[in-house]
Amino acid sequence: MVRVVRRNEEVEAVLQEYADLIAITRGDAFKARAYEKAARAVGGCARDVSRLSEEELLGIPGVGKSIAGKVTEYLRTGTVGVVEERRAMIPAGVRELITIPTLGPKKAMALYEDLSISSVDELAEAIRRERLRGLKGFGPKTEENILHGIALLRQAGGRIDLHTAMAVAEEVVAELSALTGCENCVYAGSLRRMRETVGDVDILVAARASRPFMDALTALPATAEVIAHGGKKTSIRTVKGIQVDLRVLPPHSWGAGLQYFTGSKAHNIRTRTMAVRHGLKLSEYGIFEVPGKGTKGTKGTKSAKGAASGKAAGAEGRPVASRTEDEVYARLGLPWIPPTLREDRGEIEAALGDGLPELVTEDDVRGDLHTHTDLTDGLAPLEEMAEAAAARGYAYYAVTDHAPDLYMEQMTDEKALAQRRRVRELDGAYHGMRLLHGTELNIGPDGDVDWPADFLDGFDIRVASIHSHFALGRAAMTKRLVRACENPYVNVIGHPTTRLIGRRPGVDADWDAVYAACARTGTALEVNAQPDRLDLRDEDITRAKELGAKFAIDTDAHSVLHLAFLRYGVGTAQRGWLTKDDVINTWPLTRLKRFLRKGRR
Ligand code: DGT
Ligand code: CA
Ligand code: CA
Ligand code: ZN
Repeated sequence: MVRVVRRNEEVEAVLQEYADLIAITRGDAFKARAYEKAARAVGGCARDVSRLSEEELLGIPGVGKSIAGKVTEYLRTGTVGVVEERRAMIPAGVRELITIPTLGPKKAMALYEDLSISSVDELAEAIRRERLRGLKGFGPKTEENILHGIALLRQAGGRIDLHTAMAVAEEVVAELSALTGCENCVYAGSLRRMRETVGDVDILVAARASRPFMDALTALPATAEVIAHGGKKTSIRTVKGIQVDLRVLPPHSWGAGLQYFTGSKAHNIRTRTMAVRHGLKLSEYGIFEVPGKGTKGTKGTKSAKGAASGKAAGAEGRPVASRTEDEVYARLGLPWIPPTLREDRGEIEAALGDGLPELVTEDDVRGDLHTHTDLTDGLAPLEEMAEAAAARGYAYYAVTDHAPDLYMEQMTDEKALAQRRRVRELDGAYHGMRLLHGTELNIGPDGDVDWPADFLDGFDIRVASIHSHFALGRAAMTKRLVRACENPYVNVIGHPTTRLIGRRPGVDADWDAVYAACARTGTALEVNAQPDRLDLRDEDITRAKELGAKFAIDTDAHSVLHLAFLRYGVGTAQRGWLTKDDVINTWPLTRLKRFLRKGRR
């Protein structure tokens, strides 16, 4: 499944790039649109495109002979001739400009051609000096948008989303695991901790000899540049600009290395300090006894400093613990701590005191409660989505297409009712999975939702989300969300803050008041698993849980492949310290249904 996702996504990316390139170079707009459509369709195709026959390729919506030819060319050679040609026509500076989220390809090209602007810094400077003022198509509003985009870009700081990082990591792990002498291979760092964005990908290998692994990394087809190539650490940059660090550890210090390179830095400072208090030294090679120090009573900053700066780093004799992470934590008097908790946000105290939470896992999730079909903006028909959901082993599954107030989706009462009949027919037809008929309502500026009560009553579940009016003031936004919670039919607040990571900040509200309203009214908060949303985010989840709210971890899937995004939602929920009991879609259907009634009869 993971591989299918990757091949299709690669093709999607190359078709999308071609569409962008056509637009930048002022090519045929219809053609650009056609490629964009085809890209989306391939990305959402449930079957591995690299295994499709020519005829089957042509069966994908929007894929004609010419596009199919390019797909085949890419799958065979790894590149597409015409894409390479167009790429060469575009200066690198323009490509940098279009990384600004609010700047389209055409405007980027105009800035380059008319003002010779070829970097983000130059653009910021040009706006400051009002050089854009005379340019056709660039009003003050555009300037404001561009500045906002630049700010977002700088905030993101070149960090990549979880899904992009995961794809690279899994590819590298698969390649290196296949080499002889590989005793272990995993990804560590922020990716293992499931942080919402990732700076670089850290890969660890346990093996006696490091060379073959270092060489293999530099020789991967995805490797575009070798940043450093050594026996202890090798770093490369992929064709997509993602940095990968590889470290090869001796098998006997695997646990210590894994602990060290998983981080976070803040967590590791805590574990190192604990080691010092025990008269020990913790490094990436293991836990060592510090000569001349007892194993007890070495408290105090002086001895702590002395031990931490011990000279013989990594070479102080035999470690007392190093083989597994379990062993390392145990030697510090701690239980093994799940990577998603390792941020120094109280996990050490919990481990020493009341105990760590028993975190919700992907296996605990019994169904997805926010998904779309091609009745609105999803790519796949109901039948395909349901079949794929059942293949994931779900006990239940909710279809929640958009409601009428999102005009572009053109939902009507008739369409919703027809879909409901179909849902009822198919209920139980896929390995006994129960199908729920739901909808994703729009929370209007006053907190009202699309349909009247009697129509809402006909659904099994209603997600309600903000899709417009993002800039209400704090007080009005709070009232709006609280009112939605108080609606007896609203069960889940979808993507509550509406942020898009690196592109759009979340809306402003008194979130404590919203969480309290959720708790009071029996309305769940969504943990939206789309990698560019992850909304609510980790620390907000913790706060909402403190105030008594419940959660639904949902993919908001718009295609079959999106169902697999659940892992990112679960990772985020874990980072928010959620247990199974906090998450309504881990519950048996009878308990879930009681929750969904919100005390209604
Ligand atoms: P990222 O890459 O910015 O998303 O965050 P991380 O946490 O993956 O950080 P990274 O890649 O710099 O380093 C990986 C882990 O190595 C980090 O979480 C903790 C560990 N580490 C421990 N001590 C140090 C240190 O002194 N320097 C660095 N760079 N890493 C350290
Ligand atoms: Ca990293
Ligand atoms: Ca790193
Ligand atoms: Zn939505």
